[in-house]
Amino acid sequence: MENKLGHFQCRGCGSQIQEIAPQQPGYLEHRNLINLISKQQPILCKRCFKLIHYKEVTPLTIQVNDFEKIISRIPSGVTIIAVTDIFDLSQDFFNWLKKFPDKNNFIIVINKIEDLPRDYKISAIQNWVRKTAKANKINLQYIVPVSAKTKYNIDLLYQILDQEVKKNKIYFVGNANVGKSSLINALIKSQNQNITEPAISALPGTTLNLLTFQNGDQTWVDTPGLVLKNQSLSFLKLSDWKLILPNRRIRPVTYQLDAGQSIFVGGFGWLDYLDGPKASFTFYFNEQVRLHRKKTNHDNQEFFVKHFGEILIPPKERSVDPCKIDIATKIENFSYKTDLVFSGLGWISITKGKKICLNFNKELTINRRDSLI
Ligand SMILES: Nc1nc2c(ncn2[C@@H]2O[C@H](COP(=O)(O)OP(=O)(O)OP(=O)(O)O)[C@@H](O)[C@H]2O)c(=O)[nH]1
Ligand SMILES: [Mg+2]
Repeated sequence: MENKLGHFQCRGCGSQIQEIAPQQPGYLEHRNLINLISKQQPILCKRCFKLIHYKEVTPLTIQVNDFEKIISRIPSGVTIIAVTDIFDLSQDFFNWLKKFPDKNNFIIVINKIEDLPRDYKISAIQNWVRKTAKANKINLQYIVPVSAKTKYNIDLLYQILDQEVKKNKIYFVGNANVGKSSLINALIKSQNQNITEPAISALPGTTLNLLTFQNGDQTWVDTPGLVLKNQSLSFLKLSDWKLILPNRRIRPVTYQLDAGQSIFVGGFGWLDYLDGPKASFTFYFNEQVRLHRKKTNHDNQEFFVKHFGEILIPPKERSVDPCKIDIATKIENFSYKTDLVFSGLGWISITKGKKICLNFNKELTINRRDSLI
């Protein structure tokens, strides 16, 4: 069947509307499209309609995000709002900023700031970003900590965009799930403007194409997030994601460990403390991610398989056969205070002089960053 609907765009995810393949982005039955047009309602594909009205996520069968392609569609001379969050900040963030042709036009927005643990100061995070940007030869116009959820600094960001930014095209870019669509939604709503909400969900990979919003003379463009190669954890259901995504102030948990002890981080895997004096290891995760201490032993793999989805949560249930989970093993040394960032989920803070072995699900993206404080 010929696709006659290609010139319509879904207002939720930005996909081209099509009536051919229900499992592909932008699917909408012909009669529903006609119905929406006749009622002059915003056009939403079936997936976004379910997401926006019933909070129901339909997984897609294909991986749509190709960040390099998206970047290539962003012209130079525009303003880039580089969105990140405290669970995403690492050298990697700056590595992809360096891929933009124009390195002088960035406004960095650090979202989800309301989840920052009490022992962290917002100014420390800003300093960290400033220092790391400088080391990477990236010029920043502003660093704005915000919360799309609590609306913290949303008015300030709006003012910057409205009064300071001279460009009339503004692109919101960043990794999947950092809250780009939520941010645009919060900014527009802060001005009491009525818009068709962009699609927002707990699963990475919600926005699928460039999606524009008009704000006076300015055009704001929502973009699909970079879904890190290994970010979609196949053993987690949507209900698990909702449970473990940071959604309130993180309460750190500190363990005093002797060499020869291990900590399991839910069903993600475990770390072994191999060598060093008695020391503290601090875990910054949603409290629904269960931590478990154990002696480092050759039976750790067996323990993982036996208790996956039971003591080791998430997942809430044994969604996959744990024997089939690929565990990557890596030895790391820490010569200064470092955070191990589990992209989108949380981090472990490790003081210097430690040797540890990481045994984690291969699908996880784990980055090192100099400690935020
Ligand atoms: N705690 C907290 N969660 C937030 C905040 N902003 C967004 N979220 C949540 O983060 C998740 C992702 O939000 P989206 O707006 O869909 O993120 P995105 O960057 O557009 O994601 P993609 O379209 O997949 O690239 C959702 O579960 C949001 O509810 C915030 O300020 N604080
Ligand atoms: Mg989005």
